[in-house]
Amino acid sequence: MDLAGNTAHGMVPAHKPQGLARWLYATNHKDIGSLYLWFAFCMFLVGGVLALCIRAELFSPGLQFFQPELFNQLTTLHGLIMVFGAIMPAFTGLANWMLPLMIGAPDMAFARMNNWSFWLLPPAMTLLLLSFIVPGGAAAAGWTLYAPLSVQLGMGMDLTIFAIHILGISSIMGAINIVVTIINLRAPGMRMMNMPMFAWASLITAYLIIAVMPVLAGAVTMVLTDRHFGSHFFNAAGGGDPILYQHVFWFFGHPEVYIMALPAFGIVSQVIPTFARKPLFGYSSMVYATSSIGVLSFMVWAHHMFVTGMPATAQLFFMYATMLIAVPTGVKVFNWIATMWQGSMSFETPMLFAIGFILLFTIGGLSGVTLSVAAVDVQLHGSYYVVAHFHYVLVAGALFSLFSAVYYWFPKMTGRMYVERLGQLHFWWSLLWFNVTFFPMHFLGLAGMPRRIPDYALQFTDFNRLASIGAFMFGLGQLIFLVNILYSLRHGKTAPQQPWEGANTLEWQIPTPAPYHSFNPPPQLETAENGVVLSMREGGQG
Ligand code: HEM
Ligand SMILES: [Cu+2]
Repeated sequence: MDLAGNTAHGMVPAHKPQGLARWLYATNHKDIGSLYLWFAFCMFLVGGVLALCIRAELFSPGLQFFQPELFNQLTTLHGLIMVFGAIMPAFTGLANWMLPLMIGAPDMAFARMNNWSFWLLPPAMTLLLLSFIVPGGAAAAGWTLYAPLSVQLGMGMDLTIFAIHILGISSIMGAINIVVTIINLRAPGMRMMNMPMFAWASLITAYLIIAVMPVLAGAVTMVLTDRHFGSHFFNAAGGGDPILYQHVFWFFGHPEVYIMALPAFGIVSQVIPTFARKPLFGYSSMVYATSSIGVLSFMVWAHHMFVTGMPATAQLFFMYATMLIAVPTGVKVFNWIATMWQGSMSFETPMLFAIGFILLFTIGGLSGVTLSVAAVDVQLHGSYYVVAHFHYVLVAGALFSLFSAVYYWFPKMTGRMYVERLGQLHFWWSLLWFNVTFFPMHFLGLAGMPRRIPDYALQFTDFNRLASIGAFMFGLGQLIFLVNILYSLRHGKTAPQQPWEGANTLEWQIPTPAPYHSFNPPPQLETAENGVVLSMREGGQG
């Protein structure tokens, strides 16, 4: 069975481009996936350094290192870089690497467009970082770029707007590629309702991206025309309304948080069954839950705006709609736990990160439900409670799931095993210091400490010190990951085709490391739910 090699079928060029050209002109989904993942990791380090600057300043009350203007630039760029430079590209990179392998496609549908989706990212991020050195500095309006502040800032804001335009184009192209690949390029026998949950999650996420990135582009373009071309969308003096900006931004912004959460759900839904050695519990309910989260995510945006003077009926609507999302999310958490129930579990690093994800994401979900209560949000809005909440869903959610995925698929990608002991250390270290960093922020918020502030009242000192120590230790721990990856790439043990006993999806049916070209022509499959492969023959009708 030559499902991988396939060079006999003259259609696929056997040669593998070398050197710089391989990366610059990359059209191979695995190469592009690697580019995305490395890029995202670099941005994670850059965003992380900015976070550590923030935490260094907040180690003590008073101003130590940064003037307030610069401090605000640091929080803004930290947020923008983590969201658009680290988390989103990392998920796109994984989708690029794994989707074709999981559904039996020879590559992504639009290989050349794929090249562009990636190569737009470095210039966009360069613009964003360059904004630190232009007159007036980087954007300092928070990652939400609220008007009227964003209308007034210096030219750093223009660079930010341009960067967001480019990032938006990149994400939309990447998303179109994912949708078309999944709809059109599944190998025969890979039915939609048998697809791996990671494919479902990527598909729904891609629809969200296509729907809302243009909305963000619209919001920042209105800011741009207000700044330079005499419009007054958000300027009250000219008849505009700053609240309009918030509506448009959050119509993008809330689905955006699911863009960073749904792929995580998909990853965990692959990892948990593998290490519990049981099929995913409630597969179809997982598909419907993910879809309904996708739909509901468009109907809750004004829960970010409870204090803007909405009518009580609107507050009630957005409050109940938000709470409704807890239902499908609860279904998912229930299914993951039911999958583990009576499974014969083992706790390799990917499984640890997946379980850590479930635990901590649930904590973030619960603080989210408390924030959805309008009367509570009036108190907690703009406080450190919110910072605690969204880091539980973003760091322990998105980031932990990404670590889980990288450890899980590392053998398939590279042909080598990572060092298990270092992986375990990375997990426990991250788990501990993550909580030391972010749990005290709940208390700070409840006690009234506002976010995006370089200085604070004396009574907040202790918890801030704890959070700062935690953050530096957490940051240090990520070097364990880097060392593990760099070491294992060269010196890791050779990985077998099937490093995980319980893994039974399509990507584990081909050689390790995954050959440069695979599934051309596509195999004829017989599948079960969640992408489980029952049988595979060569030469299905693509
Ligand atoms: C892992 C270590 C991290 C640490 C120590 C950290 C720390 C911080 C701190 C101290 C703030 C400023 C809070 C404020 O003053 O309002 C902040 C804001 C933020 N962080 Fe993180 N963060 C980390 C990772 C991440 C990740 C992975 C994301 C992923 C998306 C993220 C997203 C954000 C966002 C969106 C903001 C809001 C920025 C704004 O106020 O405009 N952070 N973070
Ligand atoms: Cu929201």
